[in-house]
Parts: sequence; C-alpha cells; structure tokens
Amino acid sequence: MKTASLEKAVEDLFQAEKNVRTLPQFATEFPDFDEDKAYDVQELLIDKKCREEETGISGWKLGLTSKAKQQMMGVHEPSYGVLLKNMSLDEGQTHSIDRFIHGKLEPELAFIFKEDIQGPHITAAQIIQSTAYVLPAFEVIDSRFEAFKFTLLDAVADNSSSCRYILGNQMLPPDAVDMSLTGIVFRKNGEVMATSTLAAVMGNPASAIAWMANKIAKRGQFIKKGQVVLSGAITQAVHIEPGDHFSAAFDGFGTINVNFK
Ligand code: OOG
Repeated sequence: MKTASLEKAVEDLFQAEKNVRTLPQFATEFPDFDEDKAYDVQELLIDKKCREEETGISGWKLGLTSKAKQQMMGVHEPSYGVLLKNMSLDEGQTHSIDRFIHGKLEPELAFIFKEDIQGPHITAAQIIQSTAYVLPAFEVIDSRFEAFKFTLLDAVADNSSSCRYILGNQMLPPDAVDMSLTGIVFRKNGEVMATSTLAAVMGNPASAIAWMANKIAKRGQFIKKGQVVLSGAITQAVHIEPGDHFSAAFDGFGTINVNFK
C-alpha cells in the first residue's frame, strides 16, 4: 500500500466518523493491506484526531478478546486501539447518539495503571502488580464500515471500532477481584441481554492486557502511569437506540448505568 493510499485510508476514516457516514471495506480497495499497515493507519488516524479535535491520549482498548468473536472473525488473537480524552462520557447520565453511526454498547473491566509497563515478556501477574485499581466500564463501539462488517485489518485501521467509554465509580484493588469468576449481568431497559464472567475475556482480563503490552512493544509503545485500559467485551455488544437505559451489575463492585437519547 503506497503512502498516498495510507493517507487516503486515514482521511476516509476520519471523515466517516466526522460526518456520521459509513465506508466500504478497505480489503477490496487496497489489496496489499497487512497488519503493519493497518496499525500504521490507526496510528496516523490517532495523530490526526489529537491535532484536529485538540485532544490527547487517555489509554488503550482491546477488541476481539472473546472466543466467540475471534471465531466469528476467523482470528486467534485480539486487536487493540487507542482511547482519547474526548471519548470519555460520564456514568449515570443521558448521552446523545447523534454522533454515532450505528453504536453498540458492551460491558468491560477497566484497569488504571499506577506505573509504566513496557513489553516484551509482560505477564498477567505483572499487569495486576502495576494496576492501581480496576472498575466496571462500558464501551460504545461504532464501526466506520458499512453494516458493521469488516475484516480484522479493517477494524484495526478503524481503531478497533472505538467510539466512547464510560467508567463506573466503584474501584477495587486488582487483587480484591477474582479475575475469572466475577459475574456480570448486562441489561437493556430492564431486560437481561447477557450474563457472563470475566473469564470470557481470554480466561482473565489481565492476560488480555499482557498480550497488548507485548504487542504494542513491537511498535515501541507502552502503557503509561495513569492510563486506562479497557480489557475487552465481557458479553456481546448490544445496539443502542434513543431512549435506551443500560446497566451492568458486576459481582462485588455494584452496578454501572448509562442512558441514551
Ligand atoms: C471490533 C472491536 C470489538 C471488543 O471488545 O470485542 C471490541 C468490533 O467492532 O467487533 O471492542
């Protein structure tokens, strides 16, 4: 893929989000697209968003961490994306969906780091040791691709479908939480959409973050002190419509809530 095409991919993704419209998948447009180029597009897109939206990086997110989603996409590893300060929404409030193309919501466990952590060779135990606290979160994912359909590389370029994130306010030290057996009940308008445990995220959300710390090290990047990392969807993502109320009860933490109009 030539530089001009990389830049076109960045511009197309930026404009799609800005104008709330979709794009055709890249795989058909750029036949020599590969993983490195997809992460190059993601990095350039984040630089452009930081500049044009006058914001900065607040952390990272994992995608495709559940077996079901990996099988659906025919892949064996997750993907990652970057969180920006202007993607953060307040918990318990009502937020407009006007800027979403076809947003979906998913519950996740968020980690806040108390020190830098740099791969390679990072383990789940080291992730837990470097974590100040964990807390329930929601992620709004939104694909810039038509009908929410894409290849893994498309999704990587599209910053792993990131859109917004909502942190709860029930924080716990990471060793106070059973990282695989903590149960979750996810509801939309009072109706149970899904139940799960944290083991849905690669057996243990800390393992997903260890994978990411090692993966980003290949591009010279690392998790910084104070950053938030969303460890990946614990249940399926549910489409958001105006008037919806979502809650996710996390065993041992309490419930996180959000409304949309
Ligand atoms: C890619 C990202 C999904 C997750 O936690 O699985 C994601 C997609 O849109 O499927 O964030």
